[in-house]
Amino acid sequence: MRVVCISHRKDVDGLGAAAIVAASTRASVVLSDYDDLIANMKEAPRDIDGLVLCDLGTDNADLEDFLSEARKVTARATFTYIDHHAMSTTTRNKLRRAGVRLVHDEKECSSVLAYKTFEKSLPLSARKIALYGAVTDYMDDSPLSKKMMEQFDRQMVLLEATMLSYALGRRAGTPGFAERIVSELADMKQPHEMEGVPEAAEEQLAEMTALADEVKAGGKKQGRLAYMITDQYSTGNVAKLLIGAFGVPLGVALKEKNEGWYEVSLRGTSDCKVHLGRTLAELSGRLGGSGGGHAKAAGCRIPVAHAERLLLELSKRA
Ligand SMILES: [Mn+2]
Repeated sequence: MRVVCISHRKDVDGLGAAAIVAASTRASVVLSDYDDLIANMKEAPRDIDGLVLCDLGTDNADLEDFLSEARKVTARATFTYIDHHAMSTTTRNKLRRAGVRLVHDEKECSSVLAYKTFEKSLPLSARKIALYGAVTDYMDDSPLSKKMMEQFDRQMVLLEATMLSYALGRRAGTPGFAERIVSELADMKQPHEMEGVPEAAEEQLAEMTALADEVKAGGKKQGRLAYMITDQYSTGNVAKLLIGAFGVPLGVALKEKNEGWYEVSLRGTSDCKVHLGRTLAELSGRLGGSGGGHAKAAGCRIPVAHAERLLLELSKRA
């Protein structure tokens, strides 16, 4: 059995899901973001028996490209798609018609869904990896995660998960770092045992403290949201800190990743009135970009020229 796993490179849930798939199927792992997903699917070797895709939502402008690549895979191998980002019924049906085996639940994180999918061939300790994903994706109060958490010391899981997430925030730009995390997790190593991880987490903690001050100085309030243009690696962190710094229900961080394009992260509180993933999928599509996500955490890419329009629309709806 030759399996390739393509998973989201940007957070612990994506890395955790990849590690779980690798531990179960000995898959070779390709970490990916949204902008290189189609390219990575094209590059998967033709002689594989299975492709497992984790934690990358496809309900956006690239759907037709995605489906055409998916059909090429399902013509010769199994294609298992494990995800929890908002997905319309239309997309769901199109994926099924393309022969994709869909494991999708908006209430669970991808790591937990991956654990459930491959449970029979995994050691019990893999549940801990699933919980790292749940904790860092704010989904540890889901029915499955709650049950799993009862089997562990909660504080231990929280500490390991947060250590990993902070270390990733600090070192994700270092080539090979995220790949090493996946392979060590797949070997059932704990984050605190991984070389450089506790140190990187501590550095990130100091940096987050400094970043909170930067956000206070550099952010701007617009209606019920606060936004900031940043060059931070984790736009998600900036968006989160904006909420607290300005006492608003929605934080928006924008970063010019490629020239002329903003990568945008949204984080909302329970006072935010809209489903951010669905709202952003609609708005970004209308503004020439693409995106989506969860109810209170979402992201998109849009042309820089349309950022003002996006902020205006969001400030009216949040
Ligand atoms: Mn996730």
